[in-house]
Amino acid sequence: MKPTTTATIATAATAAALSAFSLQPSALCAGAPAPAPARPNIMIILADDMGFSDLGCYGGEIHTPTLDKLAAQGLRFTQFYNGARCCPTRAALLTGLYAHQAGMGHMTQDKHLPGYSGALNASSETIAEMLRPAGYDTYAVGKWHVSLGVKDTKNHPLQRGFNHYYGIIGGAANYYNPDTLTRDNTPITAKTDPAYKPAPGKPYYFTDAIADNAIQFLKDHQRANAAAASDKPFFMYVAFTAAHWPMMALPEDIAKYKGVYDKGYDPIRDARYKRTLELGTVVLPTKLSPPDNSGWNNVRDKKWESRCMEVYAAIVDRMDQNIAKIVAQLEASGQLDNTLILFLQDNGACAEMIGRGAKNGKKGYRTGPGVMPGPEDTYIAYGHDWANVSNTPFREYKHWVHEGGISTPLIAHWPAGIPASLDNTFVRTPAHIIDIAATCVDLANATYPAKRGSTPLSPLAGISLRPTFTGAPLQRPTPLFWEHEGNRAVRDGKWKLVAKGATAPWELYDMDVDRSELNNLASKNKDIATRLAAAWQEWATANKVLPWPWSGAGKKAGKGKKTKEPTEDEEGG
Ligand SMILES: [Ca+2]
Repeated sequence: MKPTTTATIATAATAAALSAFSLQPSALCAGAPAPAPARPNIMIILADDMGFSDLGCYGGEIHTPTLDKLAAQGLRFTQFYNGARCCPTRAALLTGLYAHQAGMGHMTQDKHLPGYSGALNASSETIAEMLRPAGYDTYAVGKWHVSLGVKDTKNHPLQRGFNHYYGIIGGAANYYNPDTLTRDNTPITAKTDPAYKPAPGKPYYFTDAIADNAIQFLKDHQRANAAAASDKPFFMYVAFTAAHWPMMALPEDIAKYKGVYDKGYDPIRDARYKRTLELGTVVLPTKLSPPDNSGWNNVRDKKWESRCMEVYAAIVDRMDQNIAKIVAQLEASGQLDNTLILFLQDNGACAEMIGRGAKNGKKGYRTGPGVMPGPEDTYIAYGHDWANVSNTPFREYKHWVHEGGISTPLIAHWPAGIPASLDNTFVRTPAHIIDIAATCVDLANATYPAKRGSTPLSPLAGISLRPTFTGAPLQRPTPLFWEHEGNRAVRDGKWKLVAKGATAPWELYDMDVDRSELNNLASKNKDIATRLAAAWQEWATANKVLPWPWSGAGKKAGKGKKTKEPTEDEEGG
């Protein structure tokens, strides 16, 4: 394929936010040459189950001033892609491989197939394992979800290259009392952990605890550097569970959104679409996909339905508040200028319906229609129809590899490494979660090893994003590929070939004009569709995607028999 190019377009859309941003004013001096920075600290902030247009700086009405400010002083990628689901995305992010290469094509169950072993395999290495030999201290906080559960300790963070860890090993948890909570290698509970207590008078809330522990790690790192008279950089992985179900949020945050969603889905979708165009995160002629909801007039319990979205917004709002605390600590310690902060989301908005029906509740919690979410004794998802709003203007959801499943914001903030002239601009080149590890290895001057122990490592699948930090083009030698639960896609330049499930026919879209995937060109452009389908098949065969556990395994994609539908809620994600 032809190399893609990076186009950056400055906008004044968030100029007000830029001018109001107080952090690191020296980086804003127009025309100041950027000195060659020392190796940067790297902080990856990952959110869970959020849509493309939830953040303010991507068109949403949710209050995210911290992320908006980081975007205003950095880059926003408009076509950045994840792996459609928690485990595949996290495996690909951490290893720089396609998820199947790392053994995590699906979730954390061993399906006894090479690409579906349920944990990071021996021929993959995490960013922490790559960067620690290069002199980085490494920290992880938040959700892990790349091991065969709590017993698979060889694949827990400390055995996978991290110096310290605080978070949950599993995929979803009560925000007030999370399961599988672990500090370093020790299982703990929120109530018995001697090392962390919430502020006096405040409840334990996992989003707060993630940030508070991240800040403690940053302080410990600074103290250790001072004691040793050293200047070691750090790599920190901050994996919030916001805004994954259950919809649990603090009352003061929910109160901010009272009434915001009372008019239902479509006014919010329309406003978001308009705002994405104004900002430039989506460009014409991409259209707003048709509503994929039950219609507000048909909603029986509007108070309950709007409350679900109020709580979702509150969860995101609280995450932004906590990112502000982390950024403030970086600033106070003088580290903000030379820390690359990357913010992204692990998959598109979640249409799973856990806790929303009469029969799919969780034992020990109040669930079902009419139960107002928010408190810790409730366990409810915000549901399919609000997920459609979160993914404005795209189609489909988490699990699927249409744009609503795999599109994520990516904000890159690095005053010492991204020239001020590029502040508040966009990177419009498609890029992928597999590129994160390659970027880290590049910026850290680390060496990607040939082996992990005695096991040969798969070569990195991604490429460094460093060129985009100076407005230069990316030179990607291959298309980008996806597979999850039989859902398949390949992106080559402006063309995207995509299919639902193991057996549905391929659809072809021109992403330059139809990012919402509304005009299927497969029958009009059979040669392109055939070429891309063959490329997908070749990739799938070479990268442990096949054999796969879905019905029709071994048959040519698109011609298999009935597909076994995956369970939606088996473990979160
Ligand atoms: Ca997720």
